[in-house]
Amino acid sequence: MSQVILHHYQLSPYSEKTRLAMGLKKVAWSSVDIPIWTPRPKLTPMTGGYRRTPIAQVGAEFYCDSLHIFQLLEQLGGAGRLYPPGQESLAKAIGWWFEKGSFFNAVSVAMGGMEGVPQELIDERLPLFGVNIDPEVLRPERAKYLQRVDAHLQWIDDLLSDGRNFLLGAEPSAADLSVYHPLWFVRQNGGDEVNELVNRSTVIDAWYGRVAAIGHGDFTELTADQAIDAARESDPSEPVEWSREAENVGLHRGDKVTVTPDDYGNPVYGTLIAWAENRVVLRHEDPSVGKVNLHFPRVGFDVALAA
Ligand SMILES: N[C@@H](CCC(=O)N[C@@H](CS)C(=O)NCC(=O)O)C(=O)O
Repeated sequence: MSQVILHHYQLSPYSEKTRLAMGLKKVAWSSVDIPIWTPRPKLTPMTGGYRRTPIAQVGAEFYCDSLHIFQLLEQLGGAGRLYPPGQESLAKAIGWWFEKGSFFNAVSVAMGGMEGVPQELIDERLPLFGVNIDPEVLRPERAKYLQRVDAHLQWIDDLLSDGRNFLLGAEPSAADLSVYHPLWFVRQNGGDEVNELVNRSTVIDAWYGRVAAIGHGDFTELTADQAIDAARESDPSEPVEWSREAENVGLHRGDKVTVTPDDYGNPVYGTLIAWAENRVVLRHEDPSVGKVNLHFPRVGFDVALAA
């Protein structure tokens, strides 16, 4: 079994972003295929109810959110760089902008063209997203979503127009993977007509091919039960980082807190054990796995005292 276990499903764009990061960093990984919609009875108890996808696991450590998973992979992997020297913040900023500006619009473009979307998926996502992803509802709005995606893609086109291979220069980085995955979802699922519209220039098309060629690296399949065993058989680490920023917002080590995505998703409950520049760590306990650590990036999540 590889050290890094990825809980994900094939259709998920943020999972595709992360699978490519495994390929770029040449990290060998184990793949646990999770259900596309909840309930996820094996995963949810381990992760304190965090319900976004993907989640990475190393023993009793769970890394929530692709931004934080990238931080882990950058430390573990021997090849490539997700964050080229001096360009880490730029790579993150480009990723943040494109994902916030285009992910939902791209998904809406693609889903508006999809056939046979299960009603369970439509019903389950409605309260989470606050958006109805029924193709019948999205299809008449396609022009709106398409022009939103296209307007942002113009900036990518401009960036690549000096002949560079990737967004930050000669080598691929996290920025490329963040821009790629919403387009990947459209090109996989949106149908030929939409593909042509999103595939707006030869420059973007060639760049898309270069990113796709990174691939997913070496992975083996793992069952959810094997992942549970891996967590139960490991002791969680005892991180010591602490920041005054936590005290400034009235939080202390050992507090019972919630960590909640700042866009959509449910709160995760746990005991606050570390607060560093880039991450917060909760201790969580469940009969299936015993004690585990849940890691979240600082950016994109709100920490608050649990009621
Ligand atoms: N900021 C998160 C976003 C993750 C996200 O929104 N993932 C989608 C799937 S691609 C999701 O969680 N959908 C609901 C689900 O899978 O339950 C990250 O970077 O990991």
